[in-house]
Amino acid sequence: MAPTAVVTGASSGIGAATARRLAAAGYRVVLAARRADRVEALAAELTDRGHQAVPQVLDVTDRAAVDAFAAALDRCDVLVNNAGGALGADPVATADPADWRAMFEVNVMGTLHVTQALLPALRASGDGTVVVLSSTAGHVAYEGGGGYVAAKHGAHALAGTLRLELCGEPVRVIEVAPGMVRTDEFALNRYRGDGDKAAAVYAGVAGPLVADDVADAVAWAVTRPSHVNVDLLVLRPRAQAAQH
Ligand code: NJP
Repeated sequence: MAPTAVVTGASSGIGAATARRLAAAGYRVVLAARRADRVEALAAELTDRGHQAVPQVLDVTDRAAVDAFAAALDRCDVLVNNAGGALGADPVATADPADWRAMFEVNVMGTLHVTQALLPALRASGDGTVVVLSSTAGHVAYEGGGGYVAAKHGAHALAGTLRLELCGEPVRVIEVAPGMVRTDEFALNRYRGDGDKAAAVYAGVAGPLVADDVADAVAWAVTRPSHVNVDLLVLRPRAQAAQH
């Protein structure tokens, strides 16, 4: 059986692009997300091109569903924890705690659920890789970033702690932290479907990254020889100033 890569949030944007890259690199890809039609269509596209792809309806915030998925999976060599997103852009003073909770649920708890559930399979592979899609928002603060900044700092912390804990084991941990990526759905979800506000986000930075830029970075890091751990890749559009 071909080495298997599970990609969460594979129904759009960076996740779909990463699944395409990993399939082209020879992995059997398991395409996990909540929207069945999207993962089925991508699986059909990849299969038509001669790759191995399996659609998987999965809500990463549902621990029981994640455990059932892991129990049924025959092999996992690479896990790309990509499912995530932002909700709202209100200042901390007035943000809705429900939005913060939802962002923690998917970006932090979802990553924890899937990583814990698949760790036995990743160890059994003898050469496992966990990727955590964090963000530059996981490394700096910005106004209106609020719950997203906090949640992505959580994902960054999860990746760093896990890397230390797995040191000496056959599972490496890679964090990929992009700046602004033009994936459309990300900004639309953040602004609850308000297309004008979503468009304004992208207009604010000339030449944002595109999903393939991030997918290329993930695929490069994952395909390094097994003695190499790429701890952290930070990618940002040239027009987006680096903050330290
Ligand atoms: O966004 P989008 P991106 N269970 O909205 C899935 C980070 N990032 O590709 O479930 C399972 O196209 C959702 O699928 P569905 C960002 O934080 C982005 O830009 O079918 N899956 C969809 O496939 C995120 O971690 C930017 O709705 C769930 C996917 O997540 C990653 O990159 C910048 C789910 C979201 O795809 C991909 O985002 C940055 C759940 N409960 C970091 N909830 C950026 N775009 O600017 C959502 O620094 N999904």
